[in-house]
Formats: sequence, structure tokens, C-alpha cells
Amino acid sequence: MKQTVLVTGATSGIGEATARRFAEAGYRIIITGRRIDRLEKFKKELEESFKTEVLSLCFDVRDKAAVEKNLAHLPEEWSDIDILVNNAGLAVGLSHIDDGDIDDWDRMIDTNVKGLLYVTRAITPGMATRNRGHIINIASIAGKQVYENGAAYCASKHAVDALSRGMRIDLLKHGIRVTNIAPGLVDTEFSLVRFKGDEQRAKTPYVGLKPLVGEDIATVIFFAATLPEHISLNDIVITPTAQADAIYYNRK
Ligand code: NDP
Ligand code: 8X3
Repeated sequence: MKQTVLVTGATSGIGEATARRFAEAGYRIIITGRRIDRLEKFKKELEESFKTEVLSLCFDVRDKAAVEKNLAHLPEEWSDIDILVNNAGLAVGLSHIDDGDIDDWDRMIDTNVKGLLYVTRAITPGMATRNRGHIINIASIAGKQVYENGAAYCASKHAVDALSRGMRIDLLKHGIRVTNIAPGLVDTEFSLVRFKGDEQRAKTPYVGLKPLVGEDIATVIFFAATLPEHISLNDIVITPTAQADAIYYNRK
């Protein structure tokens, strides 16, 4: 039986590249996101290009009832998830704490922390019963360090980092691997979302250096997921070569 991978936030960026990487290797894929048009188009592309089975599920990870409805009662042939990639997430806004928009903070915490928890709660009982599985959480370099104007986003990603460590302890007895991935600068729609559609501002993080792209992160995720089962890559920080950490960049 081919393995099944669930990738949240597969309508763009890291999630889309990850779903494509697994589909190319013959895995059965469940893709999720809120943009139905993109999901349907992507499902068709994966089915036609890679002749693999794809299930697309359109829901908002912040909606507890929708997560439960879509994931806790999957069709039987899709219910055994081998690999969960908790990728759906975002940054919104960039401002000092005394000037921050509370709605932006709610969106980040509800998506990056609570959404990830809802999805994990729906999928892990099956993994625990089968005593196998791999959870791959997309955290961030912002979950390792804090930078100016980014306190709320960094807090949400520090929470993901903590959740990865906690999951690894709680699921240890079930033989479930938990990999925390902490990327630096990746050129996706992330920046466009952070700057609320301002295309000019969205380009600024990538000026003067070669950023990572979604496919780079997908390569690392696929590597971690396909290691022999007794090997667990627990925590991976990935930056472009032109980035030392969350603060220092080498821009030409
Ligand atoms: P993109 O904006 O390109 O992709 C984000 C994905 O998340 C989209 O598929 C989007 O789908 C989905 N998503 C966002 N909010 C929700 C929601 N409420 N419910 C369901 N799906 C949602 O950004 P990236 O690919 O860069 O981001 C992926 C992850 O990587 C995020 O967790 C991000 O924090 C993290 N990350 C990104 C970095 C970067 O520099 N790009 C660096 C470090 C970490 P849709 O809009 O269709 O719902
Ligand atoms: C995204 C990377 O540096 O913008 O998580 O926080 S950063």
C-alpha cells in the first residue's frame, strides 16, 4: 500500500512544493487550503502529472468544527495518514508591540498555533492506534529568535517549536517521529500576505540575496520523511547561505 501524506496549506509556497515532491515519488496526497479554485487545479495537475491519488479538502484551519468535520472522519480509504505536514500558516503585519493590530495577532495565533493544534488532534489518534507516523511541523527561524517588529509572529512560531518538542515526548511510546523545520527566508506568497497585498513591500526581504524557494524546503522535508524509521531528524534550521540567523543577512 502506498503511503498517504497530508499537507496543510498546499495552495502555494512550501506546502504546494511539498505536496508535489511527494506526489512525484508516488505517495497518495491529501491537500488542504481555503482557496478552492487553487485546490481543484492543483489536484488535477498532480493526478495528471504523477498518476497518483489526490484528495483535496477546503477548510480554514482556524475553524475547529471544520477541521473536525474534514479530518476526524476521513473516508476510510484516506483515514490512515502516514505523514502529516503541518504547514498552513502566515505572518500578518510587522510593527512594534505598542502599535500592533490585535486582529493581526489573532490571525497569526489562531492559524499558526491553534489551527496546527486542531489538525494534530484530529490526526494523531489514528497514528497512535497504528503505532506509526511522522509529523512534520513547519516552524521558523522566528521560532528560534525574536526580531524587532515581529514579536507576535515570533511568539506563534516559538509555540510551534515548543509543540514539536512536546509532541515528540507524548508520542514517543507510539513510535511517531516529530520533525520541527525552521526555515529562514523562503520566497513564497508569505511576504505578500505579511504586507497585506503590497507587492512592492513584499519584494524587499528578497533584495540583494538569493532566498530559498518552496522546493528547497520540500527537498529537506522529503529527506527527513524517507529516512529509515529508526532515524528521527528532530529539529532542522534551514537558511539561504546569505542568511546567518533571523537578524544577519549578506546583501550585495
Ligand atoms: P504561503 O503564503 O505561500 O503559503 C501559506 C499556505 O498556508 C497557503 O497554502 C495558505 O492557503 C495556507 N493557509 C494560510 N492560512 C490558512 C488557514 N487559516 N487555513 C488553511 N490554510 C491556510 O507561505 P509559505 O509557503 O511561505 O508558508 C508556509 C509555512 O511556512 C507557514 O507556516 C509559514 O509561517 C512558514 N514559514 C515561511 C517562511 C518564509 O520565509 N516564506 C519561513 C519560515 C517559515 P490558503 O490561503 O488557500 O488557505
Ligand atoms: C518566516 C521567516 O524571518 O520572516 O518565518 O520570520 S521570518
